[in-house]
Amino acid sequence: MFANYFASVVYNFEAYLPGFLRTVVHDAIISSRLWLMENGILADNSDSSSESQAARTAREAKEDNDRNIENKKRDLENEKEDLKKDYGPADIFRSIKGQCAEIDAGEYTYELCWLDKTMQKSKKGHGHTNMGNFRGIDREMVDDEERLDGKSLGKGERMVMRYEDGQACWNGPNRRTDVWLGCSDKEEVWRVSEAEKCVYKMEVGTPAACEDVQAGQGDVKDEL
Ligand code: MAN
Repeated sequence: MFANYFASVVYNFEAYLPGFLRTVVHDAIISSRLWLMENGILADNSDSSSESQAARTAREAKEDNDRNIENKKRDLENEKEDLKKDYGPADIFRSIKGQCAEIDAGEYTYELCWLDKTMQKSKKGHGHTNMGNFRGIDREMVDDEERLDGKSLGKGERMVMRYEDGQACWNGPNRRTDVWLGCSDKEEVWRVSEAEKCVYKMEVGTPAACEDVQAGQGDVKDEL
């Protein structure tokens, strides 16, 4: 602090000297400044590696901004991708995307993660097997018996969620799952079957399928 003050006073003083003396005094000042810097008494401001506080703050603010812009661009890309996905009629499945429901079935627990994947989880510690990744929603006719417990797809056109390209089956194709949706007041995996090796069928009750039924999509159960 003192050293800087001293230097500025001497520089101003230099301006009042006659030409020849000015050169002598100037050289003397330069060498004493160098000496002060070398001995750590005066800060060396000419050093390009030591950035000023203001420059550092500005640089960090800019880097922060650049990062934010990159994040926003990535979010936008994800949103655009998301818009291309099939979330069912009136986007009814958008809100439950990623949520999972399970059913206990003998050797395995089967898991359905909405618009994500289906899994077969070994209870004997043999790991998890991917039974397919969500690809889209189709509609198919069904003609099932009514059940006393109400856990039936009934008769009519139903939504079928296709989960494909799961883990490869030994000596066979990649596993896949058709998830058939029936109307139910609560979300529940009713049953899982494997009629053909590594081709699974899940029957699932969900209120989301009732909205579809109410929209008049051929539900005979309601008409009876
Ligand atoms: C495992 C399970 C079965 C499947 C066989 C095929 O045991 O994933 O569901 O049928 O592998 O080898």
